[in-house]
Amino acid sequence: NQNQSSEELHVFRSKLPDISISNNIPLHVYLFERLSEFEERTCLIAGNSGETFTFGETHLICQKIAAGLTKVGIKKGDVIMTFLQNCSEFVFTFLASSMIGAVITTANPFYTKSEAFKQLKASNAKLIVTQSQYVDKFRDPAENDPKIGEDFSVVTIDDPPENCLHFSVLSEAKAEDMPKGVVIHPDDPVALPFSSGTTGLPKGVILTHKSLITGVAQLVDGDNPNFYLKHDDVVLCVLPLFHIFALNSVLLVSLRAGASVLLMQKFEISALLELIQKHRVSVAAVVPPLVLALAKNPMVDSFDLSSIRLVMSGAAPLGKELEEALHRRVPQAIFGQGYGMTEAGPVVTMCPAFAKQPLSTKSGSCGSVVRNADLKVVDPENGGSLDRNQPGEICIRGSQIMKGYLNDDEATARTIDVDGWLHTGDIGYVDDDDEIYIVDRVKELIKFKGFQVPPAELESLLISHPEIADAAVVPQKDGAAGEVPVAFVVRSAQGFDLTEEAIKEFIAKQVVFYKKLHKVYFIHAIPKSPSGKILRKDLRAKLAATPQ
Ligand code: 4UV
Repeated sequence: NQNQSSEELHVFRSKLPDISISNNIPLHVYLFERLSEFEERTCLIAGNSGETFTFGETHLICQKIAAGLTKVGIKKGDVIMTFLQNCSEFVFTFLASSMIGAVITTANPFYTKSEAFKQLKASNAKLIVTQSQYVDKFRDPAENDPKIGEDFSVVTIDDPPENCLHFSVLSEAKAEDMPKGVVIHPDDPVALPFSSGTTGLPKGVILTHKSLITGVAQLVDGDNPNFYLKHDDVVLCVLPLFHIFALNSVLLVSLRAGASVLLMQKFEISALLELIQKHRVSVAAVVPPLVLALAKNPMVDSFDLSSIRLVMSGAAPLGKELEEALHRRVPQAIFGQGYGMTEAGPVVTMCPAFAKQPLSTKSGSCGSVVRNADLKVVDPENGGSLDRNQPGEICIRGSQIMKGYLNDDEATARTIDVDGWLHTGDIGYVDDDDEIYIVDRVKELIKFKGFQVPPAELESLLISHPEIADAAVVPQKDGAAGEVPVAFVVRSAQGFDLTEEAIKEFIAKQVVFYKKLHKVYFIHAIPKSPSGKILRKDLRAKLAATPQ
């Protein structure tokens, strides 16, 4: 706001000084900048097979795959979809794609066919890298849907089914055949994760080479890194790499810092505990439901977790009691939170107790704003910036934030204002010690165990049902998942005998497990503003007043 005097604009900065960031080079060049130093060190450990790759091997495999991608016709600017659980092939594909200036869109392999096709179409991916068990989700397209072999190719990391190629087609290419002379600009896209942001359906989030380098550097670069990783650290990667948290704050930061990444395909408590003990995991990135499992499960006591020196939780609020319960089981570790958002590139705030020269932090805080960035808290009523201890919408500004949403200028303009501030849709405040607390969310988004559940997506499915006249989906608090989606439904005239069970089943068939409806409340009309916007606050209040 031009009229706001500088006295009135409250901008918060990191407690750590700014650093110089080399964000004018391609992401893979930045990540492998110290390759000669790290060459022999372990880069990746595949948890299930025990196979390991050094940094040197990883780099060479990526170069071969870069040549292989070119051989199968992928060019600069093309989009490749990873439809994979955590595995080394995910890492190789991501980095190889960066090497040829292509873009990775990461999708959840548990997506249903319709969810998978939506992202495939929206991203216009030319190649999908997946596992054979998921290929059927991309078969039998509808009339206007893209087709395997005609519009896109499929590569599987295991035995390829009909019409698909094996990953060796990529990995057995010759590194010398890597395309020469691909010019990558700092503002070129490198990753395209999907997020619903503050409102509406999932959208492609354009993250450029510059944004991801900045996001990584803000955590691990400089003399006193905010998130200090040592060369002998083993960083646990059990959170899915298709989500920005693990992608940025587990994988990319470890590559840059020369630490090892232990890849786990999925969360399973006994396997997890065994791997932590066996590989002496020292850094664990977790989400609150994982903290819950570790805090409560009696098996934990039979394993040696003494190697863990740092536990970072993010993606959803972490309760104080829960944090303390786990801390009692791993008393030697430093606990703290990171707060991020896909669009924010991704970290907004990080616990400064993770720094090389650690600063103390309070339990419940999400740390302070990352370096080389501005944070402000705005009054949702009038947009003015607020001083300390006053809750408002958190806004962040810096080179790390997304370039914008793919093919959606309107949603981009709604999220990033003319002064470059990204509006997070989260309500929080900054205390007297520059620590940030997230207290509420003004955006529609529901978070089930840290996974995104966009209400608009479920609402559009609900109203496609012939016996539903109108619907709204809101979050309901839940002990295990944090939040679960519940629906308010207005039955149509012919839908008088439509049951809650039938509606739940109708949705469950079409969505991944965490988007399933947990409850349906029948209602006569959905409360709306004069402009037709669902009054979600009223529905949330109604829920809070309804006995469960
Ligand atoms: O877009 P998204 O799914 O993105 C994330 C990203 C989280 C992080 C956390 C730490 C990191 O180091 C990192 O790289 C990425 O979750 O969802 C964004 C929304 O999730 C909520 C908040 O509503 C965001 O707008 N959220 C994320 N982290 C926290 C959180 C947190 N620590 N506490 C409360 N809510």
